Amino acid sequence: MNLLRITIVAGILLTAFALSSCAPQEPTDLTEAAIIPLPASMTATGGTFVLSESTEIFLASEDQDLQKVGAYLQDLLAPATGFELPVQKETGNSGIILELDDQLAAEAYSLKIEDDQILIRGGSAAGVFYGAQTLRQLMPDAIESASVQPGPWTVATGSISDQPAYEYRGAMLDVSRHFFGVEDVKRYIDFLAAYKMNYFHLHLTDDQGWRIEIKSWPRLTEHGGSTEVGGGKGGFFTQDQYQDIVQYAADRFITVVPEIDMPGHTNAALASYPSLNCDGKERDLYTGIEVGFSTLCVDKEITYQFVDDVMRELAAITPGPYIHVGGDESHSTEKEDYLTFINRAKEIVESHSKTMVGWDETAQADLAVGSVVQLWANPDFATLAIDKGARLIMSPADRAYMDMQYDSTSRIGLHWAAYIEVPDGYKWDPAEVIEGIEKQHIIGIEAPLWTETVENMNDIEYLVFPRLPGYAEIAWTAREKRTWDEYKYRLADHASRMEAMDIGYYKEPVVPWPADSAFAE
Ligand code: TNX
Repeated sequence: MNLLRITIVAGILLTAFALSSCAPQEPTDLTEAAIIPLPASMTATGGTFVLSESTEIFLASEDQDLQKVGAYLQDLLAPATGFELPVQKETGNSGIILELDDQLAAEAYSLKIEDDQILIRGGSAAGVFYGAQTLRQLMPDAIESASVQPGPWTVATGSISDQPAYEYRGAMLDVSRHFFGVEDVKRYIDFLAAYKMNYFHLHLTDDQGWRIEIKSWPRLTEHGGSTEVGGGKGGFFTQDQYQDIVQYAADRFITVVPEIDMPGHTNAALASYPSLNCDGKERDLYTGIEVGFSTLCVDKEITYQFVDDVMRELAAITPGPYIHVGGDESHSTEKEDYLTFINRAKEIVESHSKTMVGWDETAQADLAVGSVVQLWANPDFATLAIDKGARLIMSPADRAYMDMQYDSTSRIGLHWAAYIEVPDGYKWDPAEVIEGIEKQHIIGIEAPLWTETVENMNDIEYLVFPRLPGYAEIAWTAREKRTWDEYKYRLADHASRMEAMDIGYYKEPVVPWPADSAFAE
């Protein structure tokens, strides 16, 4: 061979190598993508869309909320791709097009992916946002990375149409037992958003700490927020910080449900204002984990002045429809007093134009038709609630409590309700928990994270992942489409996605994780 021929052969080989390394590494069969929650229907057309530096995002309407989705998608895709992806306020015929479609239900979306175009249509901007979350999971796992990755950024072509089974898809964070700051809370909200959850319940007060500034009762946070379980320094949100959280959630189509737990679980308030105690004596701050020992003084008028002030200030900074008044485990409140209190609390919440939510014990009070009761422990209270015309959020503690240990060796967590391995957390349905309670009585499900044993973000990630995606799927995907035996492979496929998100998840033994998933505990 002469030199020229060697050069040509080498050139051809190099070109072939370069082409093959650019070729899509992800499957081009869209129906093989591991999407959680599982969409209602998916069809593949076998081609590939490649996101590139020159891809643009087009907004096919002037809707304000659609602009939010455009900005969100731009921010979401930028860190890993390094692409700017300009958002154009006009429609286009290539790139990513976001469109509203009034033929679709509000939260429904459709996704049509062709070689040169991705069209996301939603019944509302929220629907488009959910379509964007599905698109995110159709992209290579590296899209979750915080630093620029090589790509290629391929998406299998085909179409998806999808909509949620339940209107309330939530998770809770207890910031009272241990305090978590704004940045941690935002990361938690991002977890919810990634799985199409739309309610974030923030448990703001309990015996161990009062975490929301109330301007007319400043000692609640100054004193009542100054510690936490174990005696750490505690903390609280100013009203500005709370509003920042609410806005961050709203930008992800998530509604914040704030909870002020009453009349029990109130030691932090009773320690801050002696007048709230029947004996007028200030209580000590509490840093243990017992429950059921505290109560507001139901006979004193100042108690209702207090509740009214708190609810007025909270309602003013809470755009969502709900305020949660707790009402659980009031073991130190006489039954009659409890009913008197909840009935008045309900009136106060309504006077500030909000709908009351309460834990299942509140079903014993005079509920208004359309109020909301959150089942956690007692099925009889859930039945009572629907008899009174209320609707239910299902959070059965032995299935949905993310603070429960996986098994007896879990490094943190409680186990009073159950050990909840990942399959136990997944294999249930809200409409099958209680005899006689059906889908029409239920607005959705919520997975709470109580934080008696949870001290930092690592602890949160360990208990929340990988259970949270399963709760999201229970709330979103139709009952008949869900089986653990199929879900477990999709969940396993999310290992490298969670790793790219830097989530320290629990490596549940019965999930068929890929051999190289190294990140888990
Ligand atoms: C019960 S659930 C509680 C909480 C605890 C939780 C711990 C509920 C309404 N009350 O106060 O933090 O158990 O799992």
